[in-house]
Amino acid sequence: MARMRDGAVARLEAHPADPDPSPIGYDMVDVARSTARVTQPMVRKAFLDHGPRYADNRRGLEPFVPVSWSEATGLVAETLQSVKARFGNEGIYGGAYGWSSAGRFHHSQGQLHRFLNLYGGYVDHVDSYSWAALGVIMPHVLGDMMRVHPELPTWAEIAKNTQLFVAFGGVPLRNTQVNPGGLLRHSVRDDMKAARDAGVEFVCISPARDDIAAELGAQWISIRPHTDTAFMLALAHVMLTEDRYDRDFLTRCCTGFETLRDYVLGVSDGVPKTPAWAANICDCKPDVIVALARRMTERRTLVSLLWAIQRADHGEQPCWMAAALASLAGSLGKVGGGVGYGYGSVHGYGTAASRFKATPFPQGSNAVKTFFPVGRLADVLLNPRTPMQYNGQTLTTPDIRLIYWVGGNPFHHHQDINKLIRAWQRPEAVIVHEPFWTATARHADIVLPATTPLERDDIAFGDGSLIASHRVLDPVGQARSDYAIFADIAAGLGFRDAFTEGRSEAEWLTHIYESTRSRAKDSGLDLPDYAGFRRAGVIELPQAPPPPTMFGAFRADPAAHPLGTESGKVQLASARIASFGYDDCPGHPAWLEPIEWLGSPRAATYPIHLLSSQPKTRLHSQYDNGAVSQASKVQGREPVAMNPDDAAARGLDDGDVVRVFNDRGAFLAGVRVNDGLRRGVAHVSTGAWYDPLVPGEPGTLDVHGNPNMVAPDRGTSQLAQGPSAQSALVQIEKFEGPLPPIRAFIPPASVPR
Ligand SMILES: Nc1nc2c(c(=O)[nH]1)N[C@H]1C(S)=C(S)[C@@H](COP(=O)(O)OP(=O)(O)OC[C@H]3O[C@@H](n4cnc5c(=O)[nH]c(N)nc54)[C@H](O)[C@@H]3O)O[C@H]1N2
Ligand SMILES: Nc1nc2c(c(=O)[nH]1)N[C@H]1C(S)=C(S)[C@@H](COP(=O)(O)OP(=O)(O)OC[C@H]3O[C@@H](n4cnc5c(=O)[nH]c(N)nc54)[C@H](O)[C@@H]3O)O[C@H]1N2
Ligand SMILES: [Mo]
Repeated sequence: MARMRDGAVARLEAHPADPDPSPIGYDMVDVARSTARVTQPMVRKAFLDHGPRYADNRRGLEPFVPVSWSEATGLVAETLQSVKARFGNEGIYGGAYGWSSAGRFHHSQGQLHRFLNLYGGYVDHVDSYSWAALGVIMPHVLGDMMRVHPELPTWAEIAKNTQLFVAFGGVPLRNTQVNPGGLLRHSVRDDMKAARDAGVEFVCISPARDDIAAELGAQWISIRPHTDTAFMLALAHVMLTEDRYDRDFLTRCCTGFETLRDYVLGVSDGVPKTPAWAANICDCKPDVIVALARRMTERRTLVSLLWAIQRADHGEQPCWMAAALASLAGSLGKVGGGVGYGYGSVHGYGTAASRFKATPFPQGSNAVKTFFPVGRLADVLLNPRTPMQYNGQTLTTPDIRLIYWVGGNPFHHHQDINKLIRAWQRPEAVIVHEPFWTATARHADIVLPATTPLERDDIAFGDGSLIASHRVLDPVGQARSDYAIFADIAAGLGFRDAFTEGRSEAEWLTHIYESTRSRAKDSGLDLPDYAGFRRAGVIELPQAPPPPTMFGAFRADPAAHPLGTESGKVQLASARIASFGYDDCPGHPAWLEPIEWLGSPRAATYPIHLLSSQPKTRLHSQYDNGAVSQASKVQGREPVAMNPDDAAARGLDDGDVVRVFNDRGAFLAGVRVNDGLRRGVAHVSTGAWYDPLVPGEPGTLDVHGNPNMVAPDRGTSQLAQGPSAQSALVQIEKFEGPLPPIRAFIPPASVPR
């Protein structure tokens, strides 16, 4: 909430209804006014001089030239026309992955997609950086995740009915600060505490103790990163050999049991997946596995898998095996039991949903059907018109000539930034709308300054509340909303009226609200009119009734309530996946050695497994220059958490600056010694703005702490082709010599024409 003084915003405060407010947004005002803003349209000098056909692009290296709005929008229209004339709409990538801002109307991607759809379409992406492997494999195993997610037991149900909560990756409260669409009440901390008080026992299986709140008194089982599948297979081994599995459920509701059993027992490959076998891989004690398997079959158990675990080489396997484990243990389809993906990844998993959704901003439909899995961006740019496997299909990679990006920061989110820098030079044109001089804006040809949420009215729809977000700042510099920018470009291309439908921004907001209101009325709910809504600020919508028991109806009568899988049952093995013939994703869940992990030969050179998680003090790269994020830095660098033994072995003290590196790249970070991290594992949050020592030079040191300098750009498997950000082995050494300054928040050089 904005506190105003003398007609101007003085500061932002938590909403009084929020029991556990997040500090992340507090800096929005300062950040919006910071020097890192793009204040007027800018064009890269070589692009201005030579236009889109110029081949010798050195994006990120050359200075920008300030231009007027009319020249900028005219140049965008010309560039689009030039590319479309020569390559068609298939030459335009408009996927623009990213979180942008939470509003219903000023949602950058929605604006871009509407604009490009009206212009004839664009190459799109599928899946996400968040849960690509999960989203592609689970429809084969349990059916559509969009049906599974809403049935997840809520924390209230867990408190009532669950006895044992087995959390692979823990349930980090840090991540529940955030929810797509926004959020009014941060309730998960209290919800989990209530579950604990009601007697639920938590087990956290993770390389990091802090992945679950200390007050829950959880059992911490420390395993090596990426070994969760081996651990689960051994749990299954105990269940099978001690005859502790649910024959009834397996017979009636699953297919592929024999295949999985033969693999677990070693009948099919000669390697029994015993607790001793797994303990060797996971580096834990075998009895811990035996004891946990027994508890899981004696108590009503919910198996939980954090998304981070599948953001890894072969990330499909732990997802699949977690469902198999819940099936064996007999808890799937029973109240308070089963398997959940996403508890602790964002706020909205396990929290009550509202009864209906707000009306979205209409995007129209895309005439171009070409797509690629989002995590493969650099490969697509580097290798156009090349076959690529994806979920049983052979795709042909598109030939992208123009990138149009609004509301995302690939130079933050993509793996292997040095490879991205090379790939990013290939297109003829890169157009970006950004409020800030992010690395993505710096690597663009045309940069158009966008407003931040504080500079415009909007409607947010989060965890079941409609929130009026008010304009409390004047647009900074010449910044405009994405909508206003697109409306002007559409004018130059002859479709302004189709884009705006004759509505101003205020009229669109009223329209979206009134349509939501009339749908609400149909379901018997009276909402105030638009003016009343804006005055009220927040309308808490009635909650949906608690979800039915997840898979309960299916368990009771699988023929009457089939899942959306090939057999209608839970697939413990899949003939369809087997038929794809992928060696990196066989027809049943399996332990496949990740390309990089502590057991791989590469660990002799790069002995530390670097995990990169979501930041506690930011939303990805957003607000990195704000006070909350800056307070967490070490000598201005992103902190790297290290185990005390690993630090000591390198002569490192808390507060030292180190170089974290492998053969892909290197970055500086500041040591935080942490005994809650297992040996051989280090941890850096994502989101420190890429800050190259020599801008534009591939391979140069990032002086600020972006873990994507070292993370591999590799598909999880041919099935999902998801990002494998977590699969990075590195070496860490003390950084000697004078510390380079942080320049990421200073605008790039600009020259007059
Ligand atoms: N190594 C590693 N990498 C990762 C991950 C990891 O775990 N490890 N996690 C991945 C995940 S799950 C995700 S979701 C991604 C997140 O990656 P992104 O979503 O790309 O990250 P953000 O920093 O949120 O980028 C949003 C950008 O939109 C801009 N923006 C905000 N509002 C507006 C607006 O109204 N208009 C315009 N034009 N721009 C706006 C912001 O200034 C910001 O630059 O990162 C991924 N990358
Ligand atoms: N504060 C904040 N919250 C956010 C976001 C943000 O930017 N800021 N972003 C949101 C977004 S877009 C997303 S997708 C979610 C993502 O949320 P997640 O992907 O669920 O979480 P991460 O923070 O990436 O990682 C959580 C933990 O997983 C553990 N881990 C990593 N690899 C392994 C492994 O192989 N095995 C085991 N057992 N554990 C492992 C690490 O110890 C790490 O601390 O977070 C959301 N929440
Ligand atoms: Mo994400």
